[in-house]
Order: sequence, then structure tokens, then C-alpha cells
Amino acid sequence: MKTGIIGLPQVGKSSLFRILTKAHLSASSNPRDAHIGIAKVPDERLDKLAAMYNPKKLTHASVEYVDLGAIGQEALKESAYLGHLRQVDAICHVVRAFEDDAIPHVGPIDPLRDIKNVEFDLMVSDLGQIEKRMERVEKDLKKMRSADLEKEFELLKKAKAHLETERPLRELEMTPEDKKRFRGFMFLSEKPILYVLNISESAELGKDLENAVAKYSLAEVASRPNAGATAICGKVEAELAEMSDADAAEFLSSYGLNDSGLARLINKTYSLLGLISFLTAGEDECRAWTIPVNTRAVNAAGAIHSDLEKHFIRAETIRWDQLLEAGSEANARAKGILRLEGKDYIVQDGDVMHIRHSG
Ligand SMILES: Nc1nc2c(ncn2[C@@H]2O[C@H](COP(=O)(O)OP(=O)(O)OP(=O)(O)O)[C@@H](O)[C@H]2O)c(=O)[nH]1
Ligand SMILES: [Mg+2]
Repeated sequence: MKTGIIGLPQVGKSSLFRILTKAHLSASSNPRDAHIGIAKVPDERLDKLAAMYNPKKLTHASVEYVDLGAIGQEALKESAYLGHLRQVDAICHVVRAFEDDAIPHVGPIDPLRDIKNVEFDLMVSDLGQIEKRMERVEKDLKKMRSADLEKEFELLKKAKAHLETERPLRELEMTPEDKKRFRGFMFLSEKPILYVLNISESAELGKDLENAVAKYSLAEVASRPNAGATAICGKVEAELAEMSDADAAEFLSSYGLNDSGLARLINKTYSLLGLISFLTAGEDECRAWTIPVNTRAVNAAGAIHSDLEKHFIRAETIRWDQLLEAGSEANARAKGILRLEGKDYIVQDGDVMHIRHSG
């Protein structure tokens, strides 16, 4: 699962990318991969379990970010840019809200305008692709009838009409069958999107971050299907990234913050991608495993190892906070709060699981 960082020129995309992925970029990494990086998903639940188990190894979930460079109509005509953007599963659109006369921006600071302009470019690109495909399908249908192609044509027509009302494809209602039909096109305006306001530093940054979405009138666009908004202060985050944990905590509280905007951003990306974590806990390792929402226990086991999926018997399951409260797995079992779940159990975010298997 990859998330592409896009935005107009000089809004802070690369700065955000660097602070998101800093700890995991080695100097020796292949320069061709230099714009792909991994960010650790902060998880307080996992940290608390680790404090209880004191494991040899602690493994957080991760998300992958790609720094795609400045977007615009020209960039969207370049096949390399377009190719990279099509490959991502979700988009982080960095929007400039910070004031700094030294850094140029097209016109005055206006996040909503920038969001609409970029959205428009994404939709124009999709529309072009749809029109081209419709011509092709029409030609083929003249040669030979095909129920499948007819269905595709109808769907393309519906998507075209939707785009022509200036609404992105992520707001188009589609059946699972439609979605499958569209998968191969990798439409840009279909991807879930998180608007990231990059705001100025200020004495009351905690409050300013909280109020930013409302202040810049993004509440409406953020409440649309498959969209969200959050704010960060790139400048402060860059300073935080250089600090030890203790210094960072002190620094945060001096700004009236209790967590970094970065942590919130990563968590929002994760849920935008439709992902949740289940946990495994023990003295060897405490670990978060990534699965899509609505995953059955047997498939979740497969996230750990394919053998566990094949030879799945049952999953001993408990919510992370219940386990923490019980103090140990043995206590939880004695108290009867350790559940035995079967293959079809739908795994919940924050479940701690122990997979019993016959392999
Ligand atoms: N004042 C201020 N400057 C920032 C902030 N974030 C980034 N900058 C500055 O803005 C300039 C551009 O930052 P980048 O992170 O390179 O922006 P970008 O979006 O990757 O730029 P392009 O890739 O060239 O489109 C740099 O000089 C940064 O130091 C911020 O939050 N506040
Ligand atoms: Mg850049």
C-alpha cells in the first residue's frame, strides 16, 4: 500500500516526506528508490503492551510514502509522473497555508482554491482517459457485440457524466463489480485523498493545528466520501525529527501539543487506506499487523504467515486494553475473557490474537 505525496510547487512536499520517513532511509539506498520511504505507524496500544511484556523486539506497522514532485497540468502529461501517480493507493495532497514571503506561491495563500485547482487537473486527466477508452470500446462494439464491453461502456458513460459535473470519481457510487471493472484504469480522482494543511508556526500551535481545517474552510471537502483533512506544521516537525524522545515531548508541550501532527497524519493515512491493525504480544516480540477492515480471522492469520492461514484452527482473541488490564494472557484466560474465535470472525482494530494452528 503506497501513498503518494502531491501538491503545487514549493508547498513543503519533500520536507514532509523527509520527516515522515527519515528514520528509515539509509544513506546507501538506491538513488532510484530515493523518493520512496517507509513511515512507522505510531501505536500507543502496542507501546503499552510492549511496556508490559518487555519483548526482545517491537515492530510497528508501516506505510509507504512516495514523493511525487510538483503537480500541474504539465506534470500530468508526463508519462513518468502519471505512471508513478497511478500506482499509488491513496494521495496526500500537501497544501500551503504557511506565510513566508521568501517562498513563492501562485497568488495569495488560499488552500481551498489550491485544492480545487489540483482536483480539477486530476479530473481532466481521468476524463481524457475515459473519452479515449469510450472511442475504442465503441469501435469494438461495432465490430462485434459483447455484453461485457457494453457494461463497460455504460459505466464509462456514467463516470464521464459524473466528472462533467466536476465531481471526482471517489464520490461516484459504484458496485463492487463496477469497481473491479475500473481497477485497471487506476483513475487519479478515484483515489482516497487526505488534504494536509502545512501551517505557520505560532505560539499556540496546538490550538492552531486543531482549528486549521475550519479556519481554511476545508470541513466540507474533508467530509466527502473517501476524503479527509489534517494539519501539520512542517517547520516544527522538522525540528522535532532531530530531537530525542524526551526533548521532543518537552518541545511539544511548550507549544501546547500532546502529540505531533505527524503521528496524526500517519494514522489518518492508514485509515484512509482502509487499514486496521491487529496485534500479537509476547516476550519475543510485540507486533502490529496490517489488514484491511472486515478481514476474517483466517485471512488475518495469513498476514503473519501463509502456513497459519492454511492450518488455522482458532484464534485466541482479546482486546488490547482488556489484556493490559488483566496483566497477562494467563490471567485473562483464568478470568474467561480470552475468546476463542473461528475462521469467520471479523477481526477488530486492536485485537490481540494468538493463532492456534495444526501445521
Ligand atoms: N516557512 C516555512 N517554510 C517551509 C515550510 N515547509 C517547507 N518550507 C520551505 O519551502 C521550500 C520548499 O520546500 P520543499 O519541501 O522542497 O517543497 P516541495 O513542495 O517539495 O517543492 P517542489 O518539489 O519544488 O515542488 C523550502 O525552502 C522549505 O524550507 C513551512 O512549514 N514553513
Ligand atoms: Mg519536492
